[in-house]
Amino acid sequence: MDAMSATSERLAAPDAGHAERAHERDFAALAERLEGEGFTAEALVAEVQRFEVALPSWAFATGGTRFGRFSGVGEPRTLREKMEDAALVHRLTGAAPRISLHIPWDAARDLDEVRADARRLGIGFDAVNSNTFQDQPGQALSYKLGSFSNPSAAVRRQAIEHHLQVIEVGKAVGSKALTVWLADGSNYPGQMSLRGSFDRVRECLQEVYAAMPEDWRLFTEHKPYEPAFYATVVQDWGSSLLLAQALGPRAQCLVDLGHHLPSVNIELIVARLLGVGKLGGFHFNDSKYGDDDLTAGSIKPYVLFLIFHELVLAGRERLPGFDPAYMIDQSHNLKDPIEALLQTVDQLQQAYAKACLVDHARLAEHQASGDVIMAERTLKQAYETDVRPLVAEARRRRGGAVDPVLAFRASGYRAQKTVERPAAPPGGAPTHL
Ligand code: LRH
Ligand code: MN
Repeated sequence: MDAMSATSERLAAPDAGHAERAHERDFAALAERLEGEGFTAEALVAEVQRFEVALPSWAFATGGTRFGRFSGVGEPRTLREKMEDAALVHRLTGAAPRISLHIPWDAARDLDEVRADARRLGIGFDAVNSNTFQDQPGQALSYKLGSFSNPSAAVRRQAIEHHLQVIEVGKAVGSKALTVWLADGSNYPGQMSLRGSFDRVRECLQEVYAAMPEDWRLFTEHKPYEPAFYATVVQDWGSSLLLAQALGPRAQCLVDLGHHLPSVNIELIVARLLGVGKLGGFHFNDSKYGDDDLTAGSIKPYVLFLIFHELVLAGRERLPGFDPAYMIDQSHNLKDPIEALLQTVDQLQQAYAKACLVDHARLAEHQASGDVIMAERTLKQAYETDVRPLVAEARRRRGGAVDPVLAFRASGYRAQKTVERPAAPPGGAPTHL
């Protein structure tokens, strides 16, 4: 019996018996309550099952900070092992059928083999990510002073060639989008031309955009700072939107939740981008201060709900260009990476389910009549509904777990992988940190 079926064997077990009966009771009670409020529980389960999110290949090994990294056990050492872990997260949640690759961190000699592994594991590939924020061994020219914004045409050419290679990898594995996050920026006033750097980025992206297959999208990802600490070329949603508008209809903005200064209203940015058909996708995570890459919903769950409220509303209104790519982007420094991703998918399913419970007609009425309290209560009514039985049922009907984290723990998967994947020798830390 191979690892996956042995694990599946144990995966099912913990849900049997008590947990199962408790879940059925809780779901029946919630379904009855929701029916009483005019909802159809079956329709809600189906709606939650339509929610899918892509997993970041770079989040399956323990992350770190510049101050250190505390490696875990049984961590993936190869793309195949990352895909195995991704398949398990999908197995337990039924909602994470794709992995997002990062090149060259996930560069593979044999892409046919990668495709065969994906088929065997029952997962696919979402947007592929480029990387011009690190110099690779043997790289001719450095990105120290930028990539697409670099004053040197030769460095810009090198960066464009890298993106063309990333597109080829994406085409080979079946991706339909390219995510471009640029670390380009400056640390001191005067170091970089603030307009010239942006113009150079736009020109380079136009060449990359033109090289993409017709059915691909390009996502531009903004970030206020780090590693640049004075000016980042694509610093905010406005800069990202200017680029996406300059490039063309298949260019849209990607919102990484951690890429906003404290107290910035992210759901407002989401509404603005939705309003002009330029909301391409998300990197879900959470943060208290900076780009902390913490588990989504762990710090600001109400903000996550308000973002999903804007998304569900836009979906219901069939807003032009509404086709958001949902992806996670986290770094797990303390938690078991798989457990943290299982928590994340559950938090996203819950935020989505709560947003599906907003009475949009009533909300519009209260907004039109200026009834501030009743408008707020209409949102809070949905947010304060315990939807855990609903998302658990959506998973259970897909063969997933009522409680994925507990099922994972009971499965012994990590212990098994610790045996199969002896830790890399000291100093052999993965290159992507
Ligand atoms: C930059 C970022 C970007 C990825 C990287 C791993 O902070 O959010 O999306 O390329 O993290
Ligand atoms: Mn990101």
